[in-house]
Amino acid sequence: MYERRITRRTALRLGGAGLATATLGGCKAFDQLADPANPLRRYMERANRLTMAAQRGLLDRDALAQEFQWFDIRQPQRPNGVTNPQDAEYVTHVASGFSDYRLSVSGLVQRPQILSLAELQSMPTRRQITRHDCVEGWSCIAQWTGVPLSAVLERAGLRPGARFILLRCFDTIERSLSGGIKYYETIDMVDAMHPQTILAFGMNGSALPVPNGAPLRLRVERQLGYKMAKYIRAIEVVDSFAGIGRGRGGYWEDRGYEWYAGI
Ligand SMILES: Nc1nc2c(c(=O)[nH]1)N[C@H]1C(S)=C(S)[C@@H](COP(=O)(O)O)O[C@H]1N2
Ligand SMILES: [Mo]
Repeated sequence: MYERRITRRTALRLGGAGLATATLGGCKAFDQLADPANPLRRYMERANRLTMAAQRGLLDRDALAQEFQWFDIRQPQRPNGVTNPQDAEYVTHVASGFSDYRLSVSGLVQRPQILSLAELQSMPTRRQITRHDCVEGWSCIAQWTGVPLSAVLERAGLRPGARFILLRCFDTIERSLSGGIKYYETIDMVDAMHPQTILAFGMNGSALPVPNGAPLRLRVERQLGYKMAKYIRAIEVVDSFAGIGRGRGGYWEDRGYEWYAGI
């Protein structure tokens, strides 16, 4: 896989370089193209830049986030946002140690799933020590243990049209006159299939604690903290998030944050 990526990257780099050389060569050959104000030249340069930007974007999103060592963990993961949901359903789950918790996976899937924590834990497990960057300007390194989201999606089987993964959370983050607003997030398939994107049930060698999102939270290591939904209640595979919340793809996105919070 790694080999293949390097090969593809190298091929694209070479392709890009080849194109740039050809354009330069062309500029020398055709006088009118040497004029920076020439619309054809401007068009060709822009097309070239766009192609390279698109390639770079795709390649960068495949890359792995940096992973660290145990001794890099210098402080506990700082709890942020909602840290102790008071929603009735959640409080009941805490009281029973999440024994009745079930993750539902539905939407554009062939085989909808209802998974207990034990079932999730019996699936392939991934452990990674990564840095969490919050948009507020702080970072924490922690070890996360969980099941790759890709494995859960493979088990459910995607149906045609599947474009985004919607994570619905237990916690009410805001109370308004029209009722409570629950935290939610969406990611696309590139991030969903990324090897470091996991549904984490463990942190720093123990069960994921309530302040950090028990029993299950998302880790999507190439993006900022607000994308990493805690207290996951359900996963839905959707073709659009236009009809959810205010339509921007997440609680904070609905309030002005970027949908793609790449770091
Ligand atoms: N359900 C839910 N998920 C959430 C939040 C939240 O308030 N509710 N806060 C987000 C923000 S802004 C950050 S920085 C991280 C914090 O994760 P932590 O508490 O483990 O540090 O969770 C994210 N996921
Ligand atoms: Mo955050």
